[in-house]
Amino acid sequence: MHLEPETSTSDDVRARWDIFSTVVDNYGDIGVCWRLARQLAAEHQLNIRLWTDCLASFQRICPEIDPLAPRQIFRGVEIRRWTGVFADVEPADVVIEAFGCKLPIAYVEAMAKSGRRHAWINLEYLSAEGWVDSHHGLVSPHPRLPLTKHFFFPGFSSRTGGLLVEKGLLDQRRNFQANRCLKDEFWREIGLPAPEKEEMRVSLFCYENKAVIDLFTGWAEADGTPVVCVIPEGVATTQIASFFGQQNPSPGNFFKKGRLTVRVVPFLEQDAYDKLLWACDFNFVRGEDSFVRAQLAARPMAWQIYPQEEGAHWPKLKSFLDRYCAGLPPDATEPLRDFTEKWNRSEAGGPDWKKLWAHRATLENHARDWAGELAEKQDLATNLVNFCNSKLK
Ligand code: TRH
Repeated sequence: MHLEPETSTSDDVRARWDIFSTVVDNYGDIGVCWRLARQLAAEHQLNIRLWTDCLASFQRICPEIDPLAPRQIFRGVEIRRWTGVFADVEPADVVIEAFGCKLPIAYVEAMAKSGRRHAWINLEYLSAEGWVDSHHGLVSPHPRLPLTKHFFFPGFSSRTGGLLVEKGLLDQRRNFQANRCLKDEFWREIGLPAPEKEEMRVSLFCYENKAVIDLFTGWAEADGTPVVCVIPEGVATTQIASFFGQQNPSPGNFFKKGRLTVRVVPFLEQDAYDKLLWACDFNFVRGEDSFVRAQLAARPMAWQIYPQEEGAHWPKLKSFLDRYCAGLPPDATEPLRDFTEKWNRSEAGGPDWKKLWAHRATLENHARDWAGELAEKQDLATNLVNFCNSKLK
């Protein structure tokens, strides 16, 4: 990490981008913005400034971040702490307002006064719903100033902004999954033994979910394959406590009951978390970013969607399942839909693991095909660059 002069030098002709992110809760907002920022810097050679109001959350997914530094540079991205008193800076060419966070008024006024063109983007949350196709790219004129904001929707169809997929990601993943040494080395790095021959390894990242107990019970009582469930620190703590009678599970702890072993690992750096998804046989993921990464991991998965008021998340979940299951053989479709719905109800007495996992081979083939299909589409960062360039002309 290092610091460079505050202003870019006159021979630096790279377009300048400001990405603004506030942390509502959890890690998805900063997770998506950090992934986007470093991809734009690395693959599109752009001059990226990332503004965030919560460096502490950022540090959890990127331990190199100094949570107190007002300004730092890491992986080619200038990271700025965004506080109530906003620094007096020249607005960038492209301004990304992530997930409806509100830009500082002074910054917006400076855009209007700059005498230059700006591409001002409202980067929205991901949804698989059909309406996204017609809303992607819509304009929102500023009520007072001569500025126009555009909505940019990530999505699954080619009429949306697409998904964040780094160049070469699928090759990297395939290489990792095919290489026993790389996988064993990864397990060692996060403090776990390599899997036993017959063992099944599952990662679990979810919101508060009572159905975790059903999973634990099913895995513990199964008479077949032993299950090792890898859980990042701070996830499912209530269920670990009640199932194993262990309070405050911390990294390095492991708990056994019947055929189940739960292993708690540190909250991983974002790229290491990718490897965890690649290395496991099945992944429980949530929110937005881990959800996409699990699809790109080409492993069967269960998604817990971010719960919204008045059940607004249910149609979103259904839309995704409609897309995901369209190419899935019918005998596996009902178990996956049923499992996902019950998992999202978060109630005890819910999802039936055995019924789902009876279709393991089908789910695995489908997960591979699906990841391949996603990677064939143009990625979000490239779409965003093209979109913004067209607005700057
Ligand atoms: O943390 P989340 O629940 O974030 C959510 C969603 O984004 C949701 O849409 C949003 O409205 C809400 O936040 C405010 O789940 P998500 O999106 O999967 O983000 C988690 C990030 O944390 C992702 O970038 C992966 C990363 N991560 C690590 O880097 N290491 C880890 O060990 C784990 C478990 C996750």
